[in-house]
Amino acid sequence: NNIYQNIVAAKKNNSKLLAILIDPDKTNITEIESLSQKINQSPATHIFIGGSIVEQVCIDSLIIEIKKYCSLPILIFPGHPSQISNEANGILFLSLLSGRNPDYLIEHHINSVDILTNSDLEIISTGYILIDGGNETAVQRVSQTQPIENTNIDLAYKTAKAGEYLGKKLIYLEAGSGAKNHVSLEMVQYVSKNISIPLIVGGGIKSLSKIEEIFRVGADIVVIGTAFENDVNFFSN
Ligand code: 1GP
Repeated sequence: NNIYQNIVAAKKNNSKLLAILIDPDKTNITEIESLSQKINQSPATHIFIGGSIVEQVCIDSLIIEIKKYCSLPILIFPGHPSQISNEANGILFLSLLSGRNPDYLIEHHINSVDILTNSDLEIISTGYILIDGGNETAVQRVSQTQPIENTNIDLAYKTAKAGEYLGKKLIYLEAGSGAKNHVSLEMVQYVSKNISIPLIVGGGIKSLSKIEEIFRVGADIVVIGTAFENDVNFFSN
């Protein structure tokens, strides 16, 4: 149970972390061996597993297959208790703080207790904040919540800070997978400067130079999903 401690240590040393998101909906188990090789050659430090409409059984087998080829820590971030897999190393236990849907604030969490209590997963309490990325993404559709405007830095900051005061261990600024626009640099910078817990930024990040910029303005972990899905050589381009 040291994934979180390692994230905090990396933040202290200003060494940046990179998570590759694998969406079980879009990944065929037969591709895992070659995909894992590409991940091993990339600068990735973590693998995130998440999707909007996946079943646990398929997540289990996907993770077992990844673990055959890749030793990076695997964190799931499920949208529903049925997506929790004990095969992962940890779980980003997300509360969707930008929304006002009680299911994503507390209800799914209550329904996860029995599963989590019987698991070995490292549970990392995460404040999940959805930011408008210029198009409707699956998170928005599934959670039926309104994202925070990309220009409303004050609201994003206050939401993140309230999350920190509530005891969240991480804040995740999310534009949504496949977002047209990533979370603005101004917002990342302001939020990261004003919270003391590690900051994850993901959604709509499409180039290596953008990853660098987002790190430079204060993100501790950047998440890359679609760009790597579309081009497994993304990190060697
Ligand atoms: C989704 O932030 C991640 O949770 C990744 O988004 O697929 O747009 O890279 P992309």
